[in-house]
Amino acid sequence: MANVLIRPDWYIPERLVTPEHVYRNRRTFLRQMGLTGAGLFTAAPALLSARAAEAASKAIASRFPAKRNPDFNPKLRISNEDPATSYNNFYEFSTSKDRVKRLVGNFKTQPWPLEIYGLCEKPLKVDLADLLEEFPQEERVYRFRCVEAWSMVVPWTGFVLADLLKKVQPKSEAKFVRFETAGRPEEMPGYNRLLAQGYPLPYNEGLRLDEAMHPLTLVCTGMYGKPLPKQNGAPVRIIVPWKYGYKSIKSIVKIELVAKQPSTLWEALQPTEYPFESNVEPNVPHPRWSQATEREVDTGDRIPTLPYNGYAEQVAKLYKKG
Ligand SMILES: Nc1nc2c(c(=O)[nH]1)N[C@H]1C(S)=C(S)[C@@H](COP(=O)(O)O)O[C@H]1N2
Ligand SMILES: [Mo]
Repeated sequence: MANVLIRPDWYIPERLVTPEHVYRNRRTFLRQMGLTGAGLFTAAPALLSARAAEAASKAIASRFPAKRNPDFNPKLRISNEDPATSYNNFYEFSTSKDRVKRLVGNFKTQPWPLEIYGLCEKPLKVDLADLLEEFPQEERVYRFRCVEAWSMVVPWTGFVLADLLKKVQPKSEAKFVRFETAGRPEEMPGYNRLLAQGYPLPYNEGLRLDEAMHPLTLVCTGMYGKPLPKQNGAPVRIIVPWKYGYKSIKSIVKIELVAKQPSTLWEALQPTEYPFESNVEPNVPHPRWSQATEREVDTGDRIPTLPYNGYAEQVAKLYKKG
């Protein structure tokens, strides 16, 4: 690759090696790379790319730790960090929970372009590092319940999804939100096997707009006071604490406002077992097992499952019939 010329108001080298949208919002990177105002700059694109990644990680790391918001479950015992970050469902890497953490090494989570689009007035393409300049983060302790009947209590870091959605100004026709995970077979060792098995990848999920706008629903970038580990959905995922874990989609690159209930990965595969709504309901058994109790990931103890995973007071009103 030949040397590359940058004019102060326009820069080109990253565009040669990475998709254009990654760099559309270039403010933070140029500043952090010390490139603002540079008349002439020459370097190998790969090096620039590595530098941009480093700058983005630094920008994100500088947002940690965030202050804990004491309004959320202050009395719960937090699960030990090691099991919470080593026992993972992230099928694009592996379907065995113990292996995911060892397989995420090649997953490039910086920089991270995020697109919020669809039925809204002000669609947005932004890098996560820039987004965090605008949305201050906080820490919240939430219960997390997988449909497979294991659970944990995690201090997540993030901000309220409603704030981001308000910024793009949903149109009145927007009734649902669809989320999509990055689809990168080259970086995700389990990807092609899933595709061959008929999984409708990239992994995707959805919420009703009122669920997405609920103040418990988070855009999450960290846990245990640090940026998310890759196996837990770095650099950004959604957390919906009153629904089964698969609704809390990892490593998202797209948020789309839509009019109709979107198809979602698990519902498409097994609609009777993993319906779109998927609230935690201890009295409604999974077709193949009871949902009345759950096993804590760190202690192995069995504890009762709570309606709406303990968030009935906040969310039951969303589901009142009639
Ligand atoms: N992209 C993607 N997101 C995903 C999954 C996945 O396989 N791929 N698994 C889901 C399931 S089933 C659960 S229980 C949680 C697990 O999150 P954790 O590994 O941080 O505990 O992530 C959810 N989000
Ligand atoms: Mo899950």
